[in-house]
Amino acid sequence: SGYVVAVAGGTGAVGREILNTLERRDFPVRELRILASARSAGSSIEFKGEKVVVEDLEKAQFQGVDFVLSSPGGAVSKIHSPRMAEQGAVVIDNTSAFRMDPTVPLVVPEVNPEAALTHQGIIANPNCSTIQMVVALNPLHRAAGIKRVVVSTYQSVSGAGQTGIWELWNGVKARVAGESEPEPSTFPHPIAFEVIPQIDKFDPSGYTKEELKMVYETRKIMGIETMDVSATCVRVPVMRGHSESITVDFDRPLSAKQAQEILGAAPGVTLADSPEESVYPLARHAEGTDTTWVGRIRQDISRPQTLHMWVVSDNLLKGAALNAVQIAELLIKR
Ligand code: 11C
Repeated sequence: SGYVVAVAGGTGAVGREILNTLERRDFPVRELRILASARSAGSSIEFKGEKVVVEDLEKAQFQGVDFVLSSPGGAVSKIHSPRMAEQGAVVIDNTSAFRMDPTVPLVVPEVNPEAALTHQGIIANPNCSTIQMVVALNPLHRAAGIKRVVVSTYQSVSGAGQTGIWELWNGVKARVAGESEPEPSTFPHPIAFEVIPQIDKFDPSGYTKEELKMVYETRKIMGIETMDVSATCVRVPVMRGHSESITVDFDRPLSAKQAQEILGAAPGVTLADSPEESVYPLARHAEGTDTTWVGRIRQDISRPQTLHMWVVSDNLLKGAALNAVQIAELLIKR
């Protein structure tokens, strides 16, 4: 018994976390396939103590596959996700390729699980910075109605994949050794000991694509086309875990204490909010955990219907692999 599961982009930073998450959560896998670029084909990766030989994604066929958990990059997904779905697999696509397609549900299981059931073969997994934000926003929206959200992110280098991790590591090593820094290739500037207010390319509006993802994906997941969202997305020299400073204007009054109670009981959220003891969410605590951490909840000093909070999650887990596996879990439960 169990399902035939394929992991596309299985050798990347997210792909490896998908494999770990399937194993850790004991997802009922009858047969596992791992797909990647021709370059990685033929190598092998261990899953549940057995070696699985990596197949060439471009040549692979998907008849008989129940789920493809896919994160090979947007350009590859654009071509191959529809092909996988046509061959009968349900594709949970981690890239930005289909997120805004009106026929493709965009799902965070704590927020809009029912949307997953309307799929026509492809379900999109949102951007990491969006996922952790909506996990924290949705319970507050139910309580007091959200009018406007302003967010600034502090995103770790692993959001850019394995090459982002290496670029920070090599930059730090060079600086500490007093050597000249290697030329950046993943980020627009050297990331060691730096904060870069650019993630992805700029749009003519002056926002980056990453910032616009936070606007449009949030509206689609929460089902509120009129919600005002504005984002500034920043890369920071942290290996793993995205942090966000979020300001929320509400339709109705909501105290900081009420927000703490609501978030303390919300699915997928862990409250870490004892500032007097220096307890608040940190990337180092979020790393390797499945939860979205929330703290620093406080009322705006000049606006009674506005709250501020600090939200941190592991971008490779809830921001990517875990959310994708949770979507598959939701489908097999129904
Ligand atoms: C980052 N959020 O941290 C990006 C990576 O749309 O799936 C994820 C890009 C995406 O760099």
